[in-house]
Amino acid sequence: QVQAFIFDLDGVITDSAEHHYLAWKQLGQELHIPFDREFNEQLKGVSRMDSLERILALGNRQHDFTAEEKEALATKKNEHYKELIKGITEADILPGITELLADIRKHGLKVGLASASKNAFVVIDRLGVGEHFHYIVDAAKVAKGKPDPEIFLKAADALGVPYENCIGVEDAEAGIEAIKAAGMFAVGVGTPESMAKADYVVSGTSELRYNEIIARFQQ
Ligand code: B16
Ligand code: MG
Repeated sequence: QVQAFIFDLDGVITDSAEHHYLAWKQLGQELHIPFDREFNEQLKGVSRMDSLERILALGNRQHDFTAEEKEALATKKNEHYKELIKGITEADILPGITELLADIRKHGLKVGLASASKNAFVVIDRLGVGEHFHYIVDAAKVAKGKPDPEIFLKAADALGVPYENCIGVEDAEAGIEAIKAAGMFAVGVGTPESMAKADYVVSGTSELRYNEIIARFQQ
């Protein structure tokens, strides 16, 4: 019996995954560590500092910086990211999401947000979708990032719903792993390769249909 949906934000509710990519890519270029979209898949859903570590490791430069310098690099990326998301409006809600949220509400289910982003509250506010969420996890209060299930467990606990009655929706490999580790049903938005561990995969948010997702859950 489905009782709740728990959503990822970046790449599911809005395309801010693209803004994260552009901001990291620029920092990578400045550090002479170029990378492409394929490598970027590994950064999706991963916290700011862990993302930086992965980029530095890619360039074999993880030992070139002090902890303080790494903080400064992460802050630089975040300042760029904040610039990029300044222009976000309701028009940036991804296709199908508004309809899905409306259908979930119509059926009286709970809705949570499990984003690894410390900018999640700002983005949700700009999109004007805050009223749809019964609970938004504060990423700053999560000890272990995705693929650890902590953030999804926290959301379900706050909603008062058993884990096996939750559906998680994600666009990141690390996110799908987190949902599965939490004992939930995983809906993946992306390619069959990157979403291999999901229980149900769609190629884009416009394919997210309430009835179809529930039917898959019940199979
Ligand atoms: P911030 P999600 C994640 O958000 C992003 O996918 C990931 O790219 C980003 O590094 C992470 O949030 C932290 O974001 O630097 O804003 O705190 O996909 O879990 O909604
Ligand atoms: Mg995401």
